[in-house]
Amino acid sequence: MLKISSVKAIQVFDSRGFPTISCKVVLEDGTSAFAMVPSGASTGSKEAIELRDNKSTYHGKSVLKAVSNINKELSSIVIGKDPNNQQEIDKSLIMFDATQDKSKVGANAILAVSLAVAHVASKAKNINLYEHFSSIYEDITGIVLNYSMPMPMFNILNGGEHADNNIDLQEFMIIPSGAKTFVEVMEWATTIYHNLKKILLVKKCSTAVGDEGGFAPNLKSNEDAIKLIIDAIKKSNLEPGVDVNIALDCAASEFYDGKKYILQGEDKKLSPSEFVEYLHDLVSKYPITSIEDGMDEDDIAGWKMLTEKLGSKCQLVGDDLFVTNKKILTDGVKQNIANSILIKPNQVGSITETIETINCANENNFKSIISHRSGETEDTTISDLAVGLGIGQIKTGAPCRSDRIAKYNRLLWIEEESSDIVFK
Ligand code: 2PG
Ligand code: MG
Repeated sequence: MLKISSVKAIQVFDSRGFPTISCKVVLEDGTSAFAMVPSGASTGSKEAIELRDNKSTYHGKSVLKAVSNINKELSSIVIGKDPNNQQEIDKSLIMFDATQDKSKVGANAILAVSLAVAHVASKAKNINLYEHFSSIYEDITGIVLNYSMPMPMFNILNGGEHADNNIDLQEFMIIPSGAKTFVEVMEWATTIYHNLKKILLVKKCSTAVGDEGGFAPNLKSNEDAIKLIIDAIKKSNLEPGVDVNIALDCAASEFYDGKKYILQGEDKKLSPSEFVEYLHDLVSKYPITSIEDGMDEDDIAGWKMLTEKLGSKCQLVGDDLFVTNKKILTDGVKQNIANSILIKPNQVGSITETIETINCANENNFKSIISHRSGETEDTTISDLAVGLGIGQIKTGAPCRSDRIAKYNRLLWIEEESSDIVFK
């Protein structure tokens, strides 16, 4: 097999106009591939460290140190290695960093190399990246997975940290669960999205969009946001709860003060049990099938209440709660909290660890949802990860803005070229 002959990184920019890393890996025969890393806004406190320069330029957000760590240190570890040995490469990068949270060289630096290695390996073998991811999973676990198309959650109304409006919950998403193909998924999602825009215009609400391409109007309540989405689904001649379900990402850590969940937009301060009731009430009125980060990442008692109350009716997803970390997930499983995990490769910092966490979820009958970050690039790696590991679900924003659409467009090509890959 061809060996890696060079690794080069530069600083590029993400969808918010903030610096991030692009890494290029080249093989002996000149085959090359790039990868870029995303960046979150509502981050979990236990995520691996995204190394930023904290200088006076770029609002403190330049990543030139992380870039130089790749060019000066990580490159020499990776050059000469077989790109098919993803596990060995990732482990040597992790060992070189030698911190728990990858704070020495930066999780953004390690992940950029890890992703670019996977891309170049699949290119050299002339296979799809999703096929390569499946073979890495097999190398790590000994298990052969079936490919599947992921059902998306489209974040069509943005609040919280992703928008400047008065909506406290971060994401209001539609799941076109009744669609039979990815083409149909996109037809339904874009139809609903544009009908929502029309409804907002009639109501004289803003149709400007938030970080993930969803609309970000000021509204009276979170419930009003759901009602508008239900109207948009109906206006699209689709049936809420049959054709299309609703998912929420509360990102509750962002509005918990240690005692109360503070919904500023509704002028409410709710205790954990009251907030569980609040969510329960929404689930009983609307076809909400998934709630992410319904409670604060450290409010374990709240998570237990939520799981007892809604765990049998609803997918309860841990994002800030589990931060794609196998050990934290294992602890959560023991505590009987949540029943699903959001998977964001940059929360943990390498492909190998991401796959290990997905395997841990599979072993514990937890569902996984592959996810973008609110700061994204045109990189579409997560689409292939979702297909190759047969994950079944993806969330990557609204059907709007190229940083989000790029992932959906990649999935349209996968379906076009491999019609035997279907939804789970
Ligand atoms: C989330 C994500 C992505 P961020 O909370 O799930 O939607 O947001 O990348 O800002 O953490
Ligand atoms: Mg989240």
